[in-house]
Amino acid sequence: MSHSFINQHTVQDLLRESAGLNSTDGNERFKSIIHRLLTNICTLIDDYNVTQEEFWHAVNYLHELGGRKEAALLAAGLGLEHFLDLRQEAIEASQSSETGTPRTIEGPLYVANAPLADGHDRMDDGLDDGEVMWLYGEVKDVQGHPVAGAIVDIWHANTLGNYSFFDPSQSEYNLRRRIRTDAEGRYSVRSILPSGYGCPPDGPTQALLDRLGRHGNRPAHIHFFVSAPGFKHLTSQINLNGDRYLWDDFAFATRDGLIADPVKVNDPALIAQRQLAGEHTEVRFDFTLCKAQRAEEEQRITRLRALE
Ligand code: MBD
Ligand code: FE
Repeated sequence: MSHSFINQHTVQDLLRESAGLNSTDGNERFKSIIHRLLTNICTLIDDYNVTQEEFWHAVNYLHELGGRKEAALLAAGLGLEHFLDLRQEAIEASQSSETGTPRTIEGPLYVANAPLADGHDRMDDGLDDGEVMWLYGEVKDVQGHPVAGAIVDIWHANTLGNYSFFDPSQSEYNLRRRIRTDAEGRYSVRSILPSGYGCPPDGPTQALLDRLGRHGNRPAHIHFFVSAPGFKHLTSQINLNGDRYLWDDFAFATRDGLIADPVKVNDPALIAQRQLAGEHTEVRFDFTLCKAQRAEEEQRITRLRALE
């Protein structure tokens, strides 16, 4: 129908009334956002001639998305979570010239309160016979000085691309640890090399991606929160070089500066020093933290997270 249909008084009055604009109660910002949202939905319905069948199909899709708890997964897959990063970065670039390790999306699979260890820990429970990974590095400030006592909160998938907690077949906090950096700002963990993640094939996110002609895969990656008093909280990930999805991540998290090379280690002295049985793969990644300008920047953003 024509553009003028949306502009008719009856429609405009309906949208104002339904968004509470005629009420003195409620929250002004919220009302105006809902008013814009409703206006955009109605304009879209009109512009695309969305049928009643299509509309109710979309409503059912939202029910299914919520029922499967995949709303945050879809937000990642549609690039909205990456968009928030790009926008945040642009805002920060205009406020400060410090550049540290790039941020990238948290994703939907973090679990709070993983076991905390000083300097080093083993992350895997030994039940997955994946290749041994020795992951290590330093946390530094922008001048290159070590940050001692930083908390490096690490989580990653197993060799099937699944995360503990969300995958009940894994033990509690498997492949999830928090490491406090030592006096030289160093952290290290023994773990297993993760595989890439794929969206649940029977879920609503994958169903939507199918209709966009897109896949739902991520390259092998390792998530991090890095925090220390006086520094901006960092949410990031590293992607493992060589993965076929490295630059084809359905969640758009791969960024220059966040790619790590897995390196085969067969030096007997290094193997012995790490108390490992033999050949393994090491992944080194150092972090640079920026000074916090305000105390809130030291904390991760609030969002509903498992076990928090
Ligand atoms: C993941 O492991 C992930 O990191 C994101 C962003 C989305 C789905 C699964
Ligand atoms: Fe992930």
